[in-house]
Amino acid sequence: MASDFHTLPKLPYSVTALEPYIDAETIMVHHKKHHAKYVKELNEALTHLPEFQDKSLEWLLNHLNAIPDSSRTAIRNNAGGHYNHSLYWQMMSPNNGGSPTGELAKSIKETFGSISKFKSEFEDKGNKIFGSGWVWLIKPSHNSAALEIITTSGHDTPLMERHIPLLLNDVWEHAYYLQYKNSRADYLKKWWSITNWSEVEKRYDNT
Ligand code: MN3
Repeated sequence: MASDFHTLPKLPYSVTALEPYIDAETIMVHHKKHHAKYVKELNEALTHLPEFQDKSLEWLLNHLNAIPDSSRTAIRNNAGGHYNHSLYWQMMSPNNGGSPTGELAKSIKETFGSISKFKSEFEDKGNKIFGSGWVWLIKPSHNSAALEIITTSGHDTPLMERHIPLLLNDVWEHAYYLQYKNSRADYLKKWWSITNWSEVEKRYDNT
């Protein structure tokens, strides 16, 4: 049995808290099956890598080249899966939605023209991901002033390029299929009703 170098975080709300936008069964399976499996497989991969057992997720994702070839893909996928999902749970909150405020709102308006233009571009890029992946709002490493919407496939994270993730959404089918079937567009649109903007603002203000 693998040691618990990394552990599954508790959800910051109950499994029913995000209804009707995301149903309890989706949240339960997503958290207890999918996310838990990434943590388990990350811990299993680390049993063969004693020198990396005390490294943080962020460190691992920033130093994939230091990982031996035979374990690199497992670490990339499972550390990425664990990191992305841990962040994803924080990006949502019951009784939320609304709009960003403060410096973040100002920056979004400067970059995208308006909040609604930002939202449609975010949805559009999320819809266009072929297969499984994530859509992100980041502070790019190459330009500290601007914001950017990017996508990653599988469980790759912007950390691998030294970008700072501010907001993300999961567009793997397991994030929405039980409730929304094949309508990823509908899921992405409804998701704004539970977006935890105060968390995004905190991340923006701390960078
Ligand atoms: Mn997922």
